[in-house]
Parts: sequence; C-alpha cells; structure tokens
Amino acid sequence: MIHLEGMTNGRGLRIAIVVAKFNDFVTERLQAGAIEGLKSAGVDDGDICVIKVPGAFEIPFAAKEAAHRGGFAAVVCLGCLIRGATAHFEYIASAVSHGIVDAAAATGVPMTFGVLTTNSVEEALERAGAGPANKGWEAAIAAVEMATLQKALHDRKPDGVRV
Ligand code: DLZ
Repeated sequence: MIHLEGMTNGRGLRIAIVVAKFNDFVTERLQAGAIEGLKSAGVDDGDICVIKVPGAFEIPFAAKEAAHRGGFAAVVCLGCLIRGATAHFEYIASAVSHGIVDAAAATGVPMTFGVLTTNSVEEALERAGAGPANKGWEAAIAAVEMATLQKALHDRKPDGVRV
C-alpha cells in the first residue's frame, strides 16, 4: 500500500498570502494568524509574501497571478464576508470559493481557503483570535500540508512522508 501525506514542516517553502482589505479589522487578524502559523511550521519570514486586494471578490485573480508568476509552493487566501453587512453575500461567497478552486486547478499550485463567511461580526472575530484556532493559521498549515503533499506526489515516495 502506498501512503502519501503532507507534512507540517514548511522549511524552504515560499508561500503567498492573499488578503482582502474589506473588513480589515478581521482580515488583519487572519493575516497575523497565517504568518504565525507559517513561522510555527518553519517557513522563513523572507519566504512569505503578503499580497493585498480590495475585497474578497478580487482574491482569485491575485491568487492566480501569484501562482503563475511568483514561484510559490502554495497560496493562502484570506477574507471576511459578514452576512448581515454584505449585500449579495451568497453571490460573492460563491464567486470567491469557486474562483479559488478554479485558480488552483488552472495553475497547479495549491490554494487554501481562509475566507470567513459568518452571520455576524462576533462570529468573525471568534474565528480570528490568537493561536491555532485562528482560521488564517488553519489555512496556512493546510497550505504547507498541500505543498508538501504535492511534492510527495511528484516524487512518488513509496512510504510517504509523515508529520
Ligand atoms: C462590495 C463588498 C461587500 C458588500 N461586502 C464585502 C465583504 O463582506 N467582504 C469583502 O471582502 N468584500 C466585500 N465587498 C467588496 C468586494 O469583494 C469587491 O472588492 C468590490 O465589489 C469591488 O470589486
């Protein structure tokens, strides 16, 4: 049996973080969580590139461009949509999520989803607190896992790699 699994050791990986500025009182915290998560996984500060976009709707475009041209092993996508405060909430949420999936498929670069879709500001802030429960942190670790899994798949290591 072949078992392949990504690692949470991201040493040597170059990672992009695309961050929407809309609702920045939340997305700044997601960004901080993602950076902390990447560093906890061994990613070097100099290998992290933060890319800001106006709102969540613009995330897929920037993520795709970064993946095409940036030489990144993975892209972490961060944003915040709050249902009550967001006109066309479903439309934007759907466009962003599908856009990120499409961008990853088109570029072959793993992209992870740290875009909050919540009912209230309180719910959003709960998901952007300190530590590993921060959704930016979660998306960052997922990016490291997917980048190392991709490498394992390319290398076809028969015993896989383990955390
Ligand atoms: C317009 C808009 C609205 C109403 N709500 C949000 C939101 O909750 N979160 C977010 O990231 N962006 C929002 N935007 C901005 C759009 O994502 C986009 O930046 C603009 O429509 C310009 O294309």
